Amino acid sequence: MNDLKRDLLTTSHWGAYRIDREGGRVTGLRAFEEDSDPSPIGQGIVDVLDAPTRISQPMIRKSWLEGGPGTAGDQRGKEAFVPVSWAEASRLVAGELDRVRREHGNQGIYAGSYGWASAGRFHHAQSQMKRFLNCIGGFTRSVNTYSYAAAEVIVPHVLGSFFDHLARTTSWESIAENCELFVAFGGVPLKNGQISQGGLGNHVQKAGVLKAHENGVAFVNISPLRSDIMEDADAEWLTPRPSTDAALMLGLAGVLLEEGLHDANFLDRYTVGFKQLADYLRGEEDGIVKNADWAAGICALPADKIRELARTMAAKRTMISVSWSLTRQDHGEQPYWASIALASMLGQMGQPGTGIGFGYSAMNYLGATRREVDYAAFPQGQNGVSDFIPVARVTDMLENPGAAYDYNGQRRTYPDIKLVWWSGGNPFHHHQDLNRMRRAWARPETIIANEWCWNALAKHADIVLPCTTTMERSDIALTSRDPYQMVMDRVMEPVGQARDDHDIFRGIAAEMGVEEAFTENRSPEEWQRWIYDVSRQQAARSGVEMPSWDTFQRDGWFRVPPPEKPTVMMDEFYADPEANPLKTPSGKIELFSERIAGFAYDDCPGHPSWMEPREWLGSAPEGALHMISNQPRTKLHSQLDHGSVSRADRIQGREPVLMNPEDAKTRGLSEGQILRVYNARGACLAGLRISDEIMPGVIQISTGAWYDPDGDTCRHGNPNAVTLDKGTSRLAQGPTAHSCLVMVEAFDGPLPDTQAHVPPEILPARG
Ligand SMILES: Nc1nc2c(c(=O)[nH]1)N[C@H]1C(S)=C(S)[C@@H](COP(=O)(O)OP(=O)(O)OC[C@H]3O[C@@H](n4cnc5c(=O)[nH]c(N)nc54)[C@H](O)[C@@H]3O)O[C@H]1N2
Ligand SMILES: Nc1nc2c(c(=O)[nH]1)N[C@H]1C(S)=C(S)[C@@H](COP(=O)(O)OP(=O)(O)OC[C@H]3O[C@@H](n4cnc5c(=O)[nH]c(N)nc54)[C@H](O)[C@@H]3O)O[C@H]1N2
Ligand SMILES: [Mo]
Repeated sequence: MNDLKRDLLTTSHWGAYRIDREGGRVTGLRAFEEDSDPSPIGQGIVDVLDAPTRISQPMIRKSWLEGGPGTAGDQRGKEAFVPVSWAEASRLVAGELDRVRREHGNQGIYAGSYGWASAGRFHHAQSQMKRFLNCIGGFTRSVNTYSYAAAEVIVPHVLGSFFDHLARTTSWESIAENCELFVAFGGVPLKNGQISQGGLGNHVQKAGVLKAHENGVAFVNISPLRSDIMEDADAEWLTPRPSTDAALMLGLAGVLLEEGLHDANFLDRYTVGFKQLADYLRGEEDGIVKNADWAAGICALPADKIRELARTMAAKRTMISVSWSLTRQDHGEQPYWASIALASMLGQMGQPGTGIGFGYSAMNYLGATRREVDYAAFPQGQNGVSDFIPVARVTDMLENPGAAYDYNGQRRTYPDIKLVWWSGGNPFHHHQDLNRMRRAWARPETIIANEWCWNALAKHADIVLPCTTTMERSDIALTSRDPYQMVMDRVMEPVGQARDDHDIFRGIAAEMGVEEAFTENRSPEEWQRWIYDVSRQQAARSGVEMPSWDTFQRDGWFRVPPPEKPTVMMDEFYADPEANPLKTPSGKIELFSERIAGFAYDDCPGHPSWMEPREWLGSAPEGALHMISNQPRTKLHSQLDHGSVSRADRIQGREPVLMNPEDAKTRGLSEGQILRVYNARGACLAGLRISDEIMPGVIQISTGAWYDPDGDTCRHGNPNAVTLDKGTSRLAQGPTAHSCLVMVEAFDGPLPDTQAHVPPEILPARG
């Protein structure tokens, strides 16, 4: 730990840092010297590494310890915990796993364990858990993400793959050189560009936008928030009603069609199904013509503005960016399909700097200059259970075992879950309608969580296994999303009895007689060398030379050289669609999909369509506002919510709610006041921030405040206390957090203390 000659280094999803220490404690983080725009987020860890919020020992909920599985249900989140030894915790977990698999089969174990965990190739919490569970017969898993499930399912039908194209997002360099107009649905929010999964060495989004701006690229920010694009980009700001982007896009497409501005040659050569789409736009199906006037009636932008934008897009070399947030809403498949249709009509896909990009600045790697390298991962083995759920259907699953549901052309059945295990994710952060989830959460017989801090997940588990943070273990970060590959130095001793996730599972594996299968007799360092060596061989095959292990450890990092030419999405398909067909049934872009039409889903027909969302301003009750719950600027999801950087942005200890001055005025509300934001699903308390950065009729509450329920009111300001838990459609069943109506009122009466960052009651240790 101390024999290194170089400065200590670590990386994280929010960037790389040099580490200052004093007397075995981490005292500060300094930005990595190669980072041109470092994120302050990392600093938030320093004060909480050994704070009282740390879980110092394995903990068992009192009634579970006394009464066993199935007895803790309604006490989850309320009752005290009893500290136990690792030996006892491992024995109890092993016994419970064995009971569940004998009585119900491995399918009764749900370990989808969605979540971001931390950076680092080996100590990746989910990989560790999944490998362990695969050693004992497997588990019910989850598919797709909360980020963009709707895109993951629909885009392969339309473009043959989602991830292949995402990986080849047209680079900022290519945009700066070739684009004239950058139309950003959901903006280019630099707050999100702070992040890149698996680690990053240099934040490039700001430079990318600035360079494009300097070169004369005009930006249009289509979003409820002005700040979704940096001020220096001098963007035009358009504010359609939230969750109406598909209508706006189809209206723009309708203008192109009416005015003959679409590229018939491109449509003919590269797409199928334009006829069906054109029939829909002309109203031949339903008698409704989709044009600027029609779209204006839905999204509440002036029709002239929509016409003007369509004409400008057709006249210029245009890039369309569609934020991932557009997928996290009711019918979230449609904005993605409609934007691909719009880009196809403009005829510029596959050409430098133009076409389409899936979410510029959703993360730092999008549009970054980098090479795809196939780095090895910690092998997870084979899962003996084939069953899965679409990730955001977790509450439905817990509520309705045996019920049937649709997903991407399949008719499936929810499994009957007896044991839930989360390691490296936080469902009390990521899921919608948390009050409903909390009630469903009482149903499984046992809930286990590996966590390092007393967040709502840990408080709502029966068995809490305390893990280390990245500061307490050494690891390597290899990720093809970034050119920088790094070591992650161990810089402090584990806090209390915290163990690495690997060690936690090794201990339980030993109890169950599968330790050797789990470790293959390799130590963590031997595994890291193994991952590095395999990665090195794989990289060499794609022409990338990685340094030797010893050189890597000595230097701490290396940078993969950039590709020879700027990346352009779908360039090969554009150059020769016959030789390089898309992986769709037709080999072309499918503006009409026989396959999707064949599913006969009323909520996802065979071509891009506008369907009213369940909740939106077009059918809002008097006084209702649309709530956007977007990603937080001061942290990653719920991680480090208890740290200094996140806490500094609070109003009387609550999450801020952004509101337009007009809406505040009509409601007689004033800056800094605590509001109750509510609907039939629940409520949360939030501190009012009045700003013309947000459009009227819409409020914004960032995600991430640790859920702190008092009845159905989150005292801390977690917006998922009020969001809608409904699948995007029967096709993708993705989450729909961004389609949500709320009411607001001033919170009267004494403000309750928030318990969000207060650990639960801990009883004396047993025995
Ligand atoms: N309303 C609303 N909700 C949303 C969204 C939204 O836009 N609006 N966005 C959604 C999206 S896109 C996402 S991706 C999800 C994110 O949801 P999650 O990925 O579940 O959120 P995180 O807070 O990153 O959870 C990671 C957890 O892992 C823990 N952890 C960190 N390191 C380790 C480790 O080494 N070992 C173990 N065992 N645990 C560790 C952290 O303490 C934390 O509790 O949220 C979704 N939820
Ligand atoms: N700092 C920080 N960065 C992050 C994350 C984080 O937690 N913190 N999370 C990361 C993750 S996991 C993901 S998936 C990405 C997500 O990336 P995005 O999906 O892009 O993130 P959001 O912040 O939810 O949404 C971007 C913007 O879309 C706008 N928006 C919301 N609804 C609508 C709508 O209906 N129409 C239009 N036109 N705009 C709308 C909102 O104003 C919002 O600021 O971010 C990543 N980056
Ligand atoms: Mo995400």
